[in-house]
Amino acid sequence: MLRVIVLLEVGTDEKILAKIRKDHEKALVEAKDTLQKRPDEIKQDIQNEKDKVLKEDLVKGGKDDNNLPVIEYVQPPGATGHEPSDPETKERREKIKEMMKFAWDSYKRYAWGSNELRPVSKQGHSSNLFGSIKGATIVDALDTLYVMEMYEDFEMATEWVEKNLDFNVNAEVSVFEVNIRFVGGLLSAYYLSGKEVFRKKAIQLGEKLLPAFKTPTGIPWALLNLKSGIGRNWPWASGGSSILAEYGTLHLEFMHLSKLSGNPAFAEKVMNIRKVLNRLDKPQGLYPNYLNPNSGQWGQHHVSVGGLGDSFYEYLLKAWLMSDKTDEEGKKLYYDALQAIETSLMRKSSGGLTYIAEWKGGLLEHKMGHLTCFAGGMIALGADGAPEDKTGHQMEQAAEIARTCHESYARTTLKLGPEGFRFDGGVEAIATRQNEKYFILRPEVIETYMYMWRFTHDPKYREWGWEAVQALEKHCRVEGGYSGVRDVYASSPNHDDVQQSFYLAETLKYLFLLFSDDDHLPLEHWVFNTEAHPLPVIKKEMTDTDKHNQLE
Ligand code: DMJ
Repeated sequence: MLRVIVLLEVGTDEKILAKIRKDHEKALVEAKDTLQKRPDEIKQDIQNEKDKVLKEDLVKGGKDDNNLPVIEYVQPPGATGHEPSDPETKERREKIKEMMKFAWDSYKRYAWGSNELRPVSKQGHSSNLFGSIKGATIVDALDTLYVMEMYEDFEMATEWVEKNLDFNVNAEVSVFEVNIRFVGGLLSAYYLSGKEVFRKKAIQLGEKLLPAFKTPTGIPWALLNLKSGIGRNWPWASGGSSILAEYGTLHLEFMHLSKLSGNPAFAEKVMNIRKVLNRLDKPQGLYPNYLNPNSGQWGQHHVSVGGLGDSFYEYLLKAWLMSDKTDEEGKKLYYDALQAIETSLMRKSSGGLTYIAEWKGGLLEHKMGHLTCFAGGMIALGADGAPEDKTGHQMEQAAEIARTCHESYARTTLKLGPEGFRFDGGVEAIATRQNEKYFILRPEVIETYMYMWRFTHDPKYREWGWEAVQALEKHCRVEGGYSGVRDVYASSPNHDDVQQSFYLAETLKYLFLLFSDDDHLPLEHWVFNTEAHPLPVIKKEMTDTDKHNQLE
């Protein structure tokens, strides 16, 4: 009996060996084929294979009433939070929720359905960035309402979206603004709540934006008429160029649109933007703010990590993080760009403040924008993956930028940060021009405090955030909501009468998270788009080898 078993085993072994040999030969032939291909052809093959799998998976699940693939919704981890145990933190977090309630109730009361609120004159405000699309504040605030557990208001906002949010308008919109606020807001609302209406509306709007990519290079127009599909660029942009921070800030949302719709077109459009950029020479490794979509050539050689450039860099890093660290190209592009920024733009003032200057045709302008202050958070977020043992160095850089931006607040009368501040003419971190002294409820400095808190737990970041809360309450809160101020160095505030939608989407959300535990929207599972809308990390499919290794 024993002998028979042994013989059987030998037989089985031979069969297995034969199979291994056959597989091996097949793999060799495939490898030979692959080696004969150019790297871009190999990449394309991989992409085609991925698209095929995505489509097959979605088709298997069938289509729903909206002709969208049926998707089984699973809420990503950390969508909801809990109260912090420390009483002071809990109280401060509650206070921020009260601020959100006040901002939201004021909008509801005086401007419901308009894009934004005018809190002094107590009426609606319409920015032409959104054409005649309405409800920017509602869509931008949806996820903040959810995150703060203001569920009744979330329901009310959902109902408005269902009944009133309409993209069939004959109007020109900013592709970037509509993408980051509306597409981003709808996607987040979907991922947090699982409500299909948000997925449907996000995809509808994404489809409306696709004609913007009809240019000779595929670099999209800045402005698009949603009805005619005709695009153009801002008349003020150098030589008819598209703007780096605009065409470079579509990636995260468009990858999710492809995932949720089964339509690879969205992902293809944004991957093509990378291809165009990869072909171009970069002056000192830097990316100019202007690129002509017809010729595919740079416009003026102006470089900025603030306005016109900022979120392009942010999206390189976040594309890699959101891909569960599989997008190696995004990773390389980010760390290379950061190195060029460090070499050519990052400077230290004589008073010891690190800042990121702007670059105009080879000359440095020693000025930093409020917008640039997001970079502290970005650098901290990327530090962990930094190559060549640079993690510690990048964390230091991030902390120094956070300190500089805090100084820009601390050196004003109202303790709110100016739009731009300089490091020349004998000043440091101070605005010297009248048109740089305003504060419009922007989030970037608080965003950096939030990331720094998450990565260091140094209590000073919560203290700095709390200073900002007090200044907002004292100088920006008016009877009908929150307003920006025209001059942060004036002895009393002169209000600009706009409650920006990003105040609810970003400033208040980042403040709330600064005083929440780290397991609320944990950074290993969520990536914030540039308007602070959380999008889940797209987890990589485990291969058989991964599964095997995990078991081992
Ligand atoms: C927001 O719309 C976004 O954060 C964008 O990336 C830059 N500007 C505003 C907030 O300041």
